[in-house]
Parts: sequence; structure tokens; C-alpha cells
Amino acid sequence: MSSDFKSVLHETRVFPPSEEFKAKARISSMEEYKRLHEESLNSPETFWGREAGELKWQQPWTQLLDWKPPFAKWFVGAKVNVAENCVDRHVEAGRGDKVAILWEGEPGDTRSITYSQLKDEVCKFANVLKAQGIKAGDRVLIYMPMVPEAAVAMLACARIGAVHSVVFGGFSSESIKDRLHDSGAIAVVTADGGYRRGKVVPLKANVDTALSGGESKVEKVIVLKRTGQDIAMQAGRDVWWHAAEAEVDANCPAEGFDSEHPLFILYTSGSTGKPKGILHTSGGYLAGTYLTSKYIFDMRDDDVYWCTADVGWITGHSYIVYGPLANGVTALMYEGAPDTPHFGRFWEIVEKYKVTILYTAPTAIRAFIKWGDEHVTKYDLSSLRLLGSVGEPINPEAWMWYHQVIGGGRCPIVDTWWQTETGAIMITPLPGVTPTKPGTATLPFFGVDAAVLDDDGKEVGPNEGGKLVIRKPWPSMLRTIYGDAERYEQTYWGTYPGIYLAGDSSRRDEDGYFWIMGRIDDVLNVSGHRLGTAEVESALVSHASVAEAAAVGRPDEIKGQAVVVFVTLKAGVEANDGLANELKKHVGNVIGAIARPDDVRFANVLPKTRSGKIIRRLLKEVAAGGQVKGDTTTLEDFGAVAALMQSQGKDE
Ligand code: 6R9
Repeated sequence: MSSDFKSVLHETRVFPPSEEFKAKARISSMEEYKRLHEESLNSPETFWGREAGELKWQQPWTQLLDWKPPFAKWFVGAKVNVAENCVDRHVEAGRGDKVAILWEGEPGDTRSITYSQLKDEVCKFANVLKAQGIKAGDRVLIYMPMVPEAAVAMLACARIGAVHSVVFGGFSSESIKDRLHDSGAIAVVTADGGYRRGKVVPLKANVDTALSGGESKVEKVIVLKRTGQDIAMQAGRDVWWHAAEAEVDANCPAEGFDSEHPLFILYTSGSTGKPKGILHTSGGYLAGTYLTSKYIFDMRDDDVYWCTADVGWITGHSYIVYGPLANGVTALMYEGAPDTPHFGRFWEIVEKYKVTILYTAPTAIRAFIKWGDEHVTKYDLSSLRLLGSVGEPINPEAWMWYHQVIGGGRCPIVDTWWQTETGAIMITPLPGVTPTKPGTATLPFFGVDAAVLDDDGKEVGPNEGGKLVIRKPWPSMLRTIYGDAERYEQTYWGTYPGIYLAGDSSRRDEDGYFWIMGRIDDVLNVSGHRLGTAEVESALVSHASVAEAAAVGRPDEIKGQAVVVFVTLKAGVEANDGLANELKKHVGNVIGAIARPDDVRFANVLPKTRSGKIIRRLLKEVAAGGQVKGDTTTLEDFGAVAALMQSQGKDE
């Protein structure tokens, strides 16, 4: 990527932290942030010794880092139990009666579990796993609805050193099969069913289908009763959670495991090819999720923290389970969808539980904007004090809406950039410290040496686009792709030796803030100028009629690539030629003629991954008029792709 990769977005709004937030902030100023950031990179022993020293290590480390690129070991020689840090540590500190998990089911049933109760649950289920013959190092696949037992199952694995691999409850039996095969799991933890958008998801039946070929190594299936629907139980293989639990006690010592003992494998689809099993280990992952949660979400004793992700994603692993519980915060978990039974469901929950910290995704924010403010403003959101965003670049206008309508103009927004591979948040503002600007994740967190490089490996100048990299290893980094070290090396470390390639393009502005421009593979190349998808999309979202947009390139004889945009409109807005022309003009005015779309195509919904990321690869094929190929198992809505394919040529 050379210097022809330019930014066309001009965003000048700046939001300094409020005096109120600043007065209570853990870090006192930008100077203090810079000092700590430098310390974390230049004297990591001092920094991590102090910060990770707040956790419970059964045996201290003898060496902080053993780095043989691209293989890292952190907290070498230490022994740690991750579950003990998330649960027992708080009970031992006299906070056993504090609520750990507040839970609301989609049908409206509720539960509240204290840290002492959580400890008992985790210990009992750890004993169930042991009784089923599961030992340290064994892989356990977890396929559960969003119920507290999903977190209990993860922590129980961690307690006995079993390696969990959570598969999102919305995935098919085919996905389960692939992941069972790749991970070699010997047990599955599931439920009879789960609730999603008013329907019952047949989780156990999907597991049965996945196991029906008889090729897996699975010996035991543990089944939680959630919906009470009829399911088949195979004698000798399948056991009920409650029945197995009745036979064990709540006494399960927390054995210390090596800091590099595998904690979990989480599969990430990647844009093409076979899903990658991202492997995370114990000490470094715990330290990373603990510290980021503490500083970025400013977790305090009286907070009610809500991350709206599913535990099946890395965001759920790091910021529903491990990070918040390691901090001893009260974490809310919600089983269902944001639009069931009505469009105000999230805000009803915020009001009911007096949520103080909310962490959600741009895809959700754009949906709320589309549905209309009236579903939000009828609830009392005054308990909120901090907002977070993750998953995609947040369009500046969506940021403004989040700030004003949800945050009442008073809540700092932390736009957090990170990946399944990074384990924890990497680039982010610190609340009460970093002045924010709509659309940028701002600056690197402690221990993160982020940079933007050109193709020759040189750092680019201000506002020039390039490849986002991390130049030093960090504690919560992935250790490998499970069973495929070669792919690990090639994918992440092969472009610039010894440097981690994130796969995103970015620029840094004059303040050093990082602006993610999109995935490298999605870059648009128009008349020799390379443009990030995010900026074109943000220009579209800044139009009053547009809810969401995706920009892709279509081969063009003259320009190399023509810009094609797919647009969804806000409720009540009609798609027509006049609006398409207006949108082309709008983009031209906002960011310049070079980015002016050649085609505007309207859609009811955009094709997305299950975690809400727009799949531009598919839209690119649609734009080029080709067939849809590749792995489509992670699509939210095949209908969306089909509708777009059918609507080819009819939109303008
Ligand atoms: C945590 C998570 C990682 C990819 C990442 C980037 C995009 C995530 C972002 C963001 C811009 C942010 N991404 N957060 N882009 N701003 N704040 O989402 O992990 O599912 O592995 O996706 O998501 O493209 O490379 P994962």
C-alpha cells in the first residue's frame, strides 16, 4: 500500500471528557496516560508486575515474556487458576453476597446470582465435568443459549484446566461438526433449547445431528433443561445437567495451572476458507481482560455493567465473562434479541436494572436509529454513565446519535478496536481522560505498540492510509491457530516479520488517533486511488434518510473499480431514483468526487455475519453480477443476499 491510499473523511468535532468524569477518573490526565503507556512498552516488568500483581497467582512468574517470534509466552513459570480469579477471589475478599450475574431471559424470566452462589455453581459443574471423565487439556464444546449456565460452563472448564470452545447458539449442526472435528472435543455442553426472537432454537437436536455421523470423539453430552421441550437422550452418552449436579458437592479446589495452559479455542470465520481456531492461554488473557475492563469500562463497586454481545463471540468471552468477573463487577446478561417482543427491549432493560455501563455494536446502534427515537425516549436512561462500541467502525453520525439519544450528551463513548486474535481491547479512549472524536478508536491501550505501515514497512505520515500493525507482543495475544502453526505464522506474521498484521487498514490523524478505514481485502481502488470502505459508508450514513450502508468495488474498464453502494433506509423513507441521485451527490459533496458512488442500490437488510459485521465480499460478487460463492454459513440472512441478487439492475 503506498501513499495513494488516502483518507477523504474530514471529521473535526472533539469531545473533551466532562469535569465530573475527570474528577473521579482512575488516570488523571493525558500526560499520565502517556507516561503509563511508555512505561508499559519500555519497562513492561514494572508495569505488568504492578498491574497484573492485583490478580491471584498461585506461584509468581520468573520471567515476564519469552518471545521467539511469532511465538510468545507470558508470565513464564507462573501458576494461576482463571476461575479462582473470577469467582473465589471476590468471595474471599468478603464480597460473596454481591450480585455477579443479573440475568433476564427473552420471555421475561429473571435470575440474580451472587458471587458465592456462582462459586458453588462453578465448583459443582467442575465436579460434574470431572465425574464425566474430563481432565485438564481436554477440549469441551459449549453450545448454549445466553443463560448464566453458559458462563458457569466456561468457568468450570477453566477451573479444571479443560479447554472450552464455545459455538454460538445460532450456528448450525454443520458448524458444530466442523469445530468438533478441528478441536477434537470429547464432550459437549448444551441445552434442550433456547429462546430467540420468540422461537425455540433446537440446540440439543442440532448437537444430535452433528454427532450422527459417528466421526467425532465425543463421549459425553451434558444437557441443561431450559425450554423443557421434548428431546432425545442417548443412554450412556447424554446426561442431564441437574441430575449430574445432584450427585456432586460444591467443593472443588482451584488447581494452579501453568500460565501458558490453554484456556479456550474460539473459531473465527475469516473472510474465506476454513474457520480458524484461535487459541488463547491463561495468565496473559486473564491479565489483559482484567486490566482493559478496569480502565476502559471504569468498573466500580456500584456499577451495573451490560455487554449486549453473545458469549459465543470473543466480546462475550472477554467482556461478559472473564474481564467483568475478574473485576468483581455486577454483570447483566440478556438472552434475547433487541427487537423482541418490541423495539424498546434494550432500553426497558436499562431502565429496569439501572444499567450504568453499556457496551454494544454499531450494527445495533444503526438498527435503533432506523427503528426511530420514540422506542428509546420513553424509557429513563439516566442511570447510564459510560457507553462502549465494538465490532465495526462506528460511523460518526451513529456515534453522535449514541452520544446524544442514548448517552444524553453526558456519557463518554469508548470506541474499542480489537479482534478475536487480540483477546482484549487494543485501541480505545480512556474515559475521563482521552478527548474523543466521532468515528475514531483514538489511542493504543497500555502494552500496545500500534502503528500504520506502508507496503515497505515504513510508518506512514499523518492521515495517510496503510496497514494496521502491532509491533510488540502483548499478554492477551493469540498463541497460535489451533493445529495449524504455519497458517498462524503466515496469516499474522508473514507480511512484516516479527510484526502482527491485523488485516485492517487505518490512518492516524495529526493527534496520532487511529481511524480504522476497513478491512484490507475490502479496499476500493478507484482510478489509482485507494479508499477505505468505512469513509464512504460514513458519508452515506450522514444523510438523513440512510440507516446503513456498504461500499464495494465493481470492475470498471476506465476507473479500475467503480464504487457501488448498498443502502438501507430509515423507517418510512421510500427508495427511488431521485434519492439514489441525491445520495451520489451527497457523498461527492461530503468527501469529494473521487468517492462519488457509480451505483446506489437499496436493500431491506444488508448481509451480515452472525455477529453483525457487513459481509462486503458477498456484496462485491453481487455488484459484479457473479454467483455467490464461499462459506456462507455465518450469514444472518440468506434472504438478504437472494433479494439483492434478484433485484440486480432494478434499483436505478
Ligand atoms: C472484537 C471483535 C475483528 C474485526 C477487526 C475490525 C473490526 C472491531 C472495531 C472494528 C473499527 C472498532 N472491528 N472493533 N473496526 N472500529 N471499534 O469484533 O472481534 O469478531 O474478531 O472482529 O472487527 O475489522 O479486525 P472480531
